[in-house]
Amino acid sequence: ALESGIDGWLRYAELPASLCAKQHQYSSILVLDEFQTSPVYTAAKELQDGLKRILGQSLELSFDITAAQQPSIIVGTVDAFSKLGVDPPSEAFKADGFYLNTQLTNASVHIMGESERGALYGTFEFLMRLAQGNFDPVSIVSNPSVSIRWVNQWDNLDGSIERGYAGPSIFFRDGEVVEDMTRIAQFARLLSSIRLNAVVVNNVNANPKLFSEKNLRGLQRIADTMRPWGIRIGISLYFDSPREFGGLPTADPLDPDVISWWQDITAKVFEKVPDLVGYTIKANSEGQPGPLTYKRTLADGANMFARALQPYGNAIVMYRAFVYNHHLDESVWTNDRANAAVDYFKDLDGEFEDNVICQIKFGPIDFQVREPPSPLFANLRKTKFVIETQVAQEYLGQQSHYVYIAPLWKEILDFDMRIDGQPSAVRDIVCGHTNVLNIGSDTTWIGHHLSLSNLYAYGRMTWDPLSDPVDMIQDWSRLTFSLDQTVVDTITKIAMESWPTYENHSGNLGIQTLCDIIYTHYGPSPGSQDGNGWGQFTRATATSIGVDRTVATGSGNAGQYPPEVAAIFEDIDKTPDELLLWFHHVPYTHCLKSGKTVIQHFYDAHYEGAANAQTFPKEWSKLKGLIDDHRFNHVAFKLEYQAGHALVWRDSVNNFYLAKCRIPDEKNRVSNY
Ligand code: GCW
Repeated sequence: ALESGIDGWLRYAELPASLCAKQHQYSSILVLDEFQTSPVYTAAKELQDGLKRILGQSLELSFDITAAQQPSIIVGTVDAFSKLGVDPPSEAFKADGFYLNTQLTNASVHIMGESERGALYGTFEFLMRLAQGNFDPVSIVSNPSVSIRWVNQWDNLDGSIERGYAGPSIFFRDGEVVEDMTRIAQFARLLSSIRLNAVVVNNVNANPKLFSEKNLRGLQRIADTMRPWGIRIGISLYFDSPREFGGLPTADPLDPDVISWWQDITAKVFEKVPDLVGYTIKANSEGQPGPLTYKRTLADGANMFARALQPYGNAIVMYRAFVYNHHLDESVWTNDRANAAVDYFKDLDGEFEDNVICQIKFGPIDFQVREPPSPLFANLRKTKFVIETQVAQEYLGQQSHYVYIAPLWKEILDFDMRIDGQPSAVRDIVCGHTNVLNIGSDTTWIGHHLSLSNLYAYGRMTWDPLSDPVDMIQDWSRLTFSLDQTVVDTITKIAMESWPTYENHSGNLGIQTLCDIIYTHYGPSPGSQDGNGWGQFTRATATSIGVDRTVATGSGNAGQYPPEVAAIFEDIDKTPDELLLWFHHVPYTHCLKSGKTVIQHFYDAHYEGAANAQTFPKEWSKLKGLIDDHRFNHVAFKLEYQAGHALVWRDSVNNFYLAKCRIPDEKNRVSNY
């Protein structure tokens, strides 16, 4: 089981005896809660299991505070601790924060949660330290940066997963919720250990059959399975459900029958899942119906759901800003999909109910290998919003490649939007995070053992967006594979080189990923970007390339950013090379800040990226014998494939542009004649 991947970074591999020797022997685990469905109880069981596996210590759970033996590990909420006479930490506690104290004179350990969930998070913190052989005494309070720390699954009821690369759904099969909840509990455990607190279980392209009696009972079982791990569930809705499922003639959000239909459905859902976290809505996007279909505003649509949810505590509507015209006319120079989110949402700012949160993809288009942050982050001043990222490597090699995405996310989160000329890093203006995860029933969860590092990093960054990508990959490597320094260093090297490598051999200078746009979003297909309505244009001609997004001569997208940022993107001399072609249309012979021409940069970057991908299997081969053969072989195979596919990428893209512009490679490597 240690090798299957199911436990991810929670393997709790036995520590070498030399390390264990430094560790105390505890007498018991004192649990300040006896309800077996409480996250505190889950935490205690996890402690029992973890200590057995990591340290070989078998401890009893004790519920009797009067008989507590010393030294013990005590886990509970701040309120429960106060009954023992233990004070809360002096530092302020935020919702779901925790206080871990291993510096007590009687050698006990206190794991105190602000909430039950916090107690669970503190427990995982303690166990993950031990699992890394870290016995340093600590007394720390840790609080989340935000309360919305979600993931999205794009699971269909038939068990398929849209953009899923790891086998069928763990939630649904043949139109119904699965019977066996084993994987769902294991999934909840993983999410909880990185302090995520909700999962939206079905695809945003939602099927209204989710509301059948049987499926509502199924949702109840899912929620009951995940709740002890502190995970709430949410669901995605299909806007036209009242018509398609309810037999009404319309789904107009202002129609009284439609309103009461949704109220009834909401009541039924909450009867089964009283702590539902809310509804995710994709409407008027990619051919989907929505309020605009009924000549209502997007706010009218969002507010209808929001009002239906208001009687149920803190449930929210996640309204996706991914609204755009996918039949865009490319012949119009100023037509620009990147403008869509601001065009649709800016004027609605202030029109939304309080429990509506706008869900905004990190960039203006769609999870590309390089994008600037979405300008909508700076245009909603009265509406709360979350940033949407994607662990599923839809445009990043779909887990046939390994790309460690934390450095990309960090660039976006650190980007200073300069709203009103004030510091406004994206990480500070979002009210939460959600991530398109798309795990499946594969034992690797995600399709590639290394790619699970992205989920781990995502969780840590939602809690603390200043988390360092290198620290995270090192911790993850130790927890997932081994404490051996060669293992940690090798994985860290591959991980930290993986994004630049992929960018080099795919799309450079902000031209987007250049993969197939029409259907698969996989593999090189620079020609597929243009000549269709999807709006992921490169506007490549025989002499020039890039999208003119300036206000002066282009789509005006640069002007959607606050003035200080707009001034950078508007000016070709100030725009950083890596975003040059995102904002400007230039001749292939345009000279970059690096001194190279655009076309020579393409050629060179593709050779560099492909060459670097060749080093990954070689690096990995150092781990033979240092980790288990099962996972060694799985990853070795994947990295070998990645190296080969990088060559395909290199030659496809380079040949494509050589054929287009006929400017030879200075180093004479590229030839298609
Ligand atoms: O990136 C695109 C995907 C679609 C997806 C859409 C979205 C679920 O290609 O498959 O639909 O994004 O985010 O809604």
